[in-house]
Amino acid sequence: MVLGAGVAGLTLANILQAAGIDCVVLERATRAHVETRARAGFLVPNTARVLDRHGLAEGLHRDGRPHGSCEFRTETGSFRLDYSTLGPCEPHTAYPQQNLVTDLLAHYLAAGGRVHFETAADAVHDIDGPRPTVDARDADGRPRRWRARYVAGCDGRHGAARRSLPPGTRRHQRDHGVTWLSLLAEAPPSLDAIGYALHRNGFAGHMTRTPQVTRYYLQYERGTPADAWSEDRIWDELDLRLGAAEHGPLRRGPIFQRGTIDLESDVVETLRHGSLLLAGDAASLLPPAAAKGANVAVLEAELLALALVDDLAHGDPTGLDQYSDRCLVHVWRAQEFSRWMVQLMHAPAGPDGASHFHDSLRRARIESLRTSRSHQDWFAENYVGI
Ligand code: RFL
Repeated sequence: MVLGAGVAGLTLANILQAAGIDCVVLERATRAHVETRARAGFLVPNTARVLDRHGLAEGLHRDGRPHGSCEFRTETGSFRLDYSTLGPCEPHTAYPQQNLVTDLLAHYLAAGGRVHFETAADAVHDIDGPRPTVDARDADGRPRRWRARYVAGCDGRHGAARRSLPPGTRRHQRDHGVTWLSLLAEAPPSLDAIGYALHRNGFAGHMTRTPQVTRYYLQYERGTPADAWSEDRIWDELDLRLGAAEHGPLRRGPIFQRGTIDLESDVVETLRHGSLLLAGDAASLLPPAAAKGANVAVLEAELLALALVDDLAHGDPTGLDQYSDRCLVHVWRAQEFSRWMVQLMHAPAGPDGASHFHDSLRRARIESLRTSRSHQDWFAENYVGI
């Protein structure tokens, strides 16, 4: 049984289904909701390779676009890193997460897969035994009980899998002390690169999604409602931080989605508790600063799927025994780089954050990235790597 029809749950369900392992997906939201929920947009090469290996990359190859440049803008200058020519020399693929979820869902259903939408799991029981149960409520609020050999918790950070972990499970949490206003604008990208602006008013980010849609981020005061700023104020602030005076104004358009994100890390150790296994955001939440969350979710989903196939089809439990340790190596590397990006782009929280000392450290780091080829290679390796 798989909880959650997001990137992790659907990648897992597709691989299991193709291997002839019977599985059912429970999803709290409607199909329309999961197919239109816009989040990630940059897929690393490993994600494309995983999807390719399992015949799930058709949409990605058809509509995804290679993306290999980022630009850092400060109040004293700017520089560009063509990261697809540095380090491992590989680009991202720009492909909206909701398109990937739509592809995965279509593929799974066409192969005979079963998804129960509007069915929220409440809790997973009996995870120490060989027949765990899942209590859920269907669309009418009627309680239902499911029984399975294994339960894959792919239902995010606030899902039922995490709520069902045994008392005493270790959880490593960090609040990075930064909040972003995240925006989707019906406006073509204004740069042909990912834009990172480091301004005295705070960070601003520009990320292409499609030729018609651009994602923007603005560092924002925590606790301020997402709708507190008018669209004009948002565009003026984006122009200011992204250096419109020097680089030209941004291409404006209606903002059709906005929300606030507190940048946090949150890792559960271990990812396996008997017959309950975690993947994706349920296993480890990453701050979106390095765009790793969906990519780690796909990596974990493949590892878990292959381990489940080995166990259920071939009676070999080695992969399941090693699942958590194998994932956590990647999780912590992604956490480390994401935190590095957070620290590069924001002053530390607290009264000392805006001090000359911290400001100078960040400038030194940017200068090193601008001038040092080995630093640039390291950046590229981590930026597109998992
Ligand atoms: P998802 O995609 O949230 O799917 C979880 C699913 O579980 C369902 N669910 C339940 N179902 C049944 N019972 C319950 N009790 C349930 N509770 C929840 C939910 O409805 C949902 O359908 O998690 P998954 O599969 O683990 O995938 C993780 C990724 O979605 C996430 O890490 C990324 O979106 C993070 N992220 C990015 N990652 C990247 O790799 N590259 C990016 O460019 C990137 N940009 C972003 C992002 C996350 C963002 N937000 C919203 C935090 C940009 C943003 C703005």
